[in-house]
Amino acid sequence: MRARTLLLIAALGIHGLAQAADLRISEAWVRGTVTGQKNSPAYMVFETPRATAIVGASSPRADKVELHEMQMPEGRDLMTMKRVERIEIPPGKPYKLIPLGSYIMLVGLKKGVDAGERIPITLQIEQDGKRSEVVVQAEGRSFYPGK
Ligand SMILES: [Cu+2]
Repeated sequence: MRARTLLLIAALGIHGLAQAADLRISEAWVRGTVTGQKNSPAYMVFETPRATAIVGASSPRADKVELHEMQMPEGRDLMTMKRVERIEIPPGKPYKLIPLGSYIMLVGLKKGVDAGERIPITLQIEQDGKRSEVVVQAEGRSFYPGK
């Protein structure tokens, strides 16, 4: 029920949905925080017909916003987090940010993230060598999955 409601709202373009030149962004959310937590990840889904990269991000709610990627270093069996300069979005099919892949990290939150609130995140986008910006209104979701 909840998923269906969110989908409908997204389809209406009210929440969590943004459109840059040639990039559709949907299902944008930030993980809610617990007391004292200063960083929190953001996830969303990108869809574009052209090769696109996210090359930077910022938010009024955090000191900085980083692009992160989980990687499996060669010869190891533990994944580690790495800060990256860009997230490449392959064209043609929805590309989802996920905890064990690429994601966006709000670092130095100015206050905690609550379920149901909106967190603006500005993304710097590169397409065909040109840069542009889009503001995404990400939804705060509960720290505890399934709630
Ligand atoms: Cu990270």
